[in-house]
Amino acid sequence: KKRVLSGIQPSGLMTIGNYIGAIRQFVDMQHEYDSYFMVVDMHAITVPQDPEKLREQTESLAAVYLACGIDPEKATLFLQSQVPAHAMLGWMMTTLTYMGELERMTQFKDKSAGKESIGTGLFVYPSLMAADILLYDSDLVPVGDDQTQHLELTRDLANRFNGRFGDTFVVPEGHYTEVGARIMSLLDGTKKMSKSDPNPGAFISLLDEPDVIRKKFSRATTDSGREIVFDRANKPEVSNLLEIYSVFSGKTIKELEKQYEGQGYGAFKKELAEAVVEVLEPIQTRYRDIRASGELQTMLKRGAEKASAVADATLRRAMERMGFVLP
Ligand code: AQP
Repeated sequence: KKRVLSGIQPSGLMTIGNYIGAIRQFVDMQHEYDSYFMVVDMHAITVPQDPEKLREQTESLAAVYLACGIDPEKATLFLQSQVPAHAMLGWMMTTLTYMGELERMTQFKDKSAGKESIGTGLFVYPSLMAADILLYDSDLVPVGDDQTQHLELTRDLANRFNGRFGDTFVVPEGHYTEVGARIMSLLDGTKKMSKSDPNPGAFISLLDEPDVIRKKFSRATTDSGREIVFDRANKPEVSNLLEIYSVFSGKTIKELEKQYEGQGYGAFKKELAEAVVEVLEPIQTRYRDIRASGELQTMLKRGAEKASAVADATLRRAMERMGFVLP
């Protein structure tokens, strides 16, 4: 069986961007692949986090994974920080990464822009991400297309390590969705939807109440036209809403264009909101049940044990190749 690995940061509540670009694929892939999914809490601390909030968001994200359909009997779900091999291999990968490679990363440029003090963790984040992936000999990494550059670096580092120290790591491939690999902010069609956006109107969280979802869509930016057609260059906002609608309704974009021919934005946005609410309501009910069950901690501990067994073996192999004296 091929192996799949991916992660999401607990840097806020999961958005429909993360759902469409990432978790929706995880849920499908767990049936076919040996799957490892994690909450990457060590990545979240590359920007300042309040400890209590981080803890809550980490548990909440793990519960959201389950509520969306990740089955702990099928996939291994765990917290990155509970598998210390990530930190060790992360450091080893950092020593193989060139400054120039990290300086080119657009995510670093975006997240550091205009900030006075920038932690070095934000800069070396892609080296840790490479370690996350390589530890599991992952064949496929399902991600949104904002991660293309990081994944390319992971492949370069795997090849670099293999070239220098002998065949050690599997060189992974990215796995992207056809529709919705990059969902944009509801308020700015040129900006990616992000869970850490300071304006909550820019994103729909998976845990937003139905009325909040309706309000956010009704306030979403559109354009001064009235045609509901997919045209990313000239109508980025409407195109983004069409992508979201397509994923949540199961209809193709063509079908939706036809359905809304000659209609204005008002009805379109209203019905889009209902399609999203319909999918998210049952997820929210399951989420509340999981949080109330008190079983999350035990399940995550079991996940970390399973993940450690794989990660520790890879780490040992890599340490040995690199010249460490093993106990
Ligand atoms: N807008 C998006 N559209 C499609 N996919 C997306 N992803 C993120 N945003 C979108 C995918 O979700 C996965 C988890 O992302 P992450 O939490 O590791 O970090 P991120 O890419 O930086 O996501 P956010 O929501 O923007 O988080 P913050 O605000 O903390 O930076 C990844 O597979 C990502 O591609």
